[in-house]
Amino acid sequence: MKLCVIGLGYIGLPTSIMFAKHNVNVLGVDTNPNVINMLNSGRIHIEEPGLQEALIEVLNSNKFKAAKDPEAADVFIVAVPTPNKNDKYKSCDLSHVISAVESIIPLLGKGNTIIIESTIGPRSMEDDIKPLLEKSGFFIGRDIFLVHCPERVLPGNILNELIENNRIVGGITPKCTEAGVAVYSTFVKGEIIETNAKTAEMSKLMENTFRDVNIALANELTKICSQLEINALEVIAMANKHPRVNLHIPGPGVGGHCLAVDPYFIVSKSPKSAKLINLAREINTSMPDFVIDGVKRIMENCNGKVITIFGLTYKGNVDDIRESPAMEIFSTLLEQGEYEVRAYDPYVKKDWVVSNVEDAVEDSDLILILSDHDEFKTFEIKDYNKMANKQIYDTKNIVKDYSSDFTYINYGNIFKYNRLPVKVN
Ligand code: SAJ
Repeated sequence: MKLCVIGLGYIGLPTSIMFAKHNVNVLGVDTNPNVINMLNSGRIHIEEPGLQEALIEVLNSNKFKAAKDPEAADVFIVAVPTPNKNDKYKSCDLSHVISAVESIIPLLGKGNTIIIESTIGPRSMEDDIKPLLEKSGFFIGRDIFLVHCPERVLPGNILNELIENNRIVGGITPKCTEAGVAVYSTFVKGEIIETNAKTAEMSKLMENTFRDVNIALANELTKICSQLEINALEVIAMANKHPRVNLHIPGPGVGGHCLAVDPYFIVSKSPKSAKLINLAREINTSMPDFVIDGVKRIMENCNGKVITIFGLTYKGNVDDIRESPAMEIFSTLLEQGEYEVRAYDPYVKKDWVVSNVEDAVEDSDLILILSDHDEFKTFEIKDYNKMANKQIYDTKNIVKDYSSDFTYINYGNIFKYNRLPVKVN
């Protein structure tokens, strides 16, 4: 089998390498010449455990190569970005998917399978991609096979999850589904679930929407408890003792390229019905303001001037700052100019991020934790003795160990700062 993968990013590259490891001849295509050069010379351009070694392996076995233009193949996989459009409901921008499909149309032959892995709005396969191919004279389900197979892997564990996770394969026709199943059977050990394209699209979107809506509920609870002076974290722990309750974890907002993006694809297709989904997005995007409001009350209480942010990434133990609420909080505090704001994140290598923890906290009045990196769980006393005020506001509730001279604030006790101007402590 010859496979051509369009898009060599977080999903396309590991997918290409995984097929190549399983004896498939893979041509990986990307518009970025730097990516192509790096990969062909044996260096990966994204961070992912095990991927570097796997690239060397498939280059040595001549099963993988990267190029600018696609070539004829038996199977084409499209794994290009689908950002939100800048319109009223932030609908799905299909332009990269459409140009990827257009680029392979001249290469298509009878019996070819085209798989879209990019996350797309519901009905995009039927309403947008299928007509594009039909216009070029192909009869879908007979001449060529068109499938949506959404990816479901978690960054940091992609190579393992590609093999072990269940896989949804949704064809335009049953024959298309059959063709898709044959492709993924190459290496998938999880269950391969057969369905149609629109069900596959919607189930992928609902997986992330489920999490977004549940996180919104936890975030809303936090706001309510803060107003009513109740410990929100204790409420969550208590309620979760019920065998059928699983309240999620509140935080500074929801980031990343999935949960903060995908729900809008549903809302924009059905804005009148998707009320709860839309509201959940609103609640989650309001969390940076809630955090900033708390920070201001803490700083007022101690007449503080310097804030040190711990963690800029959208979640813990990754280097990804896409759609990160931490970045939003950082830039808003900077713009407002009321305080000196420093950022410390061992995963983010930028010149505006302080690389040394002691420098980051020197003369600081507050450590504001916004990402749950393992490094932040314990506080070594020696690193912090130059702080002006030893205070931590932990929006992720992750700090487990700190010395007794610290004032520790989280979503369970932030309400104590509601009653200003009376000073807390
Ligand atoms: N978060 C909370 N509270 C929680 C859980 C998460 O505030 O209880 C926040 C995180 O801090 C982060 C955001 O939500 O800002 C998203 O993090 P995540 O770990 O839930 O998800 P992603 O975006 O890294 O990956 C998700 C995964 N989907 C699900 O778990 C349903 C992954 O399996 C998908 O492959 C990925 O989206 C995707 O590509 O769609």
